[in-house]
Amino acid sequence: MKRVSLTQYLVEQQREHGRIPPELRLLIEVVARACKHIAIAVNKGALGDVLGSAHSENVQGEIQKKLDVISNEVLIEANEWGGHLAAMASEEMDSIHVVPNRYPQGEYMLLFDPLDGSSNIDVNVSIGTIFSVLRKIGHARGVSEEDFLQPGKQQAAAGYCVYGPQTMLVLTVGNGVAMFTLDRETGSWVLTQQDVRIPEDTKEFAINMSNLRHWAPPVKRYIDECLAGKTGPRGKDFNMRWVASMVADVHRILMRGGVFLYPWDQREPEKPGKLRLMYEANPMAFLVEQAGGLATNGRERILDIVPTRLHERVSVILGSKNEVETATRYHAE
Ligand code: P6P
Repeated sequence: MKRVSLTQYLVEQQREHGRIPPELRLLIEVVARACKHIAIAVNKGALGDVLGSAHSENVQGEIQKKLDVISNEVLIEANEWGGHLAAMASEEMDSIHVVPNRYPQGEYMLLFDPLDGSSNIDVNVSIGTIFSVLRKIGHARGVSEEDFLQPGKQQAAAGYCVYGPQTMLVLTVGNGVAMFTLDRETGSWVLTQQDVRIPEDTKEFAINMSNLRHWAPPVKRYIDECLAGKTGPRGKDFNMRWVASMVADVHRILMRGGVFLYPWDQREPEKPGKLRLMYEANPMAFLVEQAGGLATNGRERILDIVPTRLHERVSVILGSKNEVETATRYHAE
């Protein structure tokens, strides 16, 4: 197959579909380049001074790993001078990072979880960078946190980079999902799959089973039926996967189907879920829907949720259409 680079793919998308104005193309290429730098740091492991704790806490109250901080800095430094962004938001920063006055401001806003799956960094299990792109509404100069509080259906683009056996960039601009594999010899992102489709049915579910006793009844019912297998109400046996890196679990689902659940549980009843809406659930929901899957919080489409806070959390059920519909229906019954 003729090798198509990320740049060529983006230029052709703009030429054929007019979906990627030059500033958005620049943004995506800058993020892709930043992910290459993060991949290099991640792959150093113990040979670089990148493992272990940074001995600091983030807004989530989580101890930051050195690579969390490094990845966040790489994305900030790569994106603030280009003139394509008004501001950025990150899981690792309490408030938004407005592009400094010494640089021109653009119309886009970039949100990211710079390194998701941090509990896996030190044990060499796949981790990833998740990003979401919103447009600033209105052209008044200046940008505030309120400008970010848009429902996920308004995303201009979304994607992730998974640092696994291959380093892959997975992207949507609203015209399907494309996947690029990093060619380390040339340092370029090569198109290796496009028009990704998630099978509507699956026999594979992903959930952290250790929380079983804390789940609400609809989740217990759905998982019990999967576990009952061929002789149970579902009439088929299920398999289970749980990487504890959302990027890795979602990548598997985009590649071969499956259903991923991180539901509300009674451990912290005041929190709607563990995962963050703006820079984890929304970008993943956009990708999954663009690939023919579904993503709900058990009650409504994740992309319809109107955010009230930058770091708000949400329950997530996403993946193969028919399974997400079943699990969501159980919440309504
Ligand atoms: P648990 C990683 O910390 C993360 O945010 C997601 O990537 C992942 O799906 C989830 O949390 C894992 O959570 O409770 O199973 O460790």
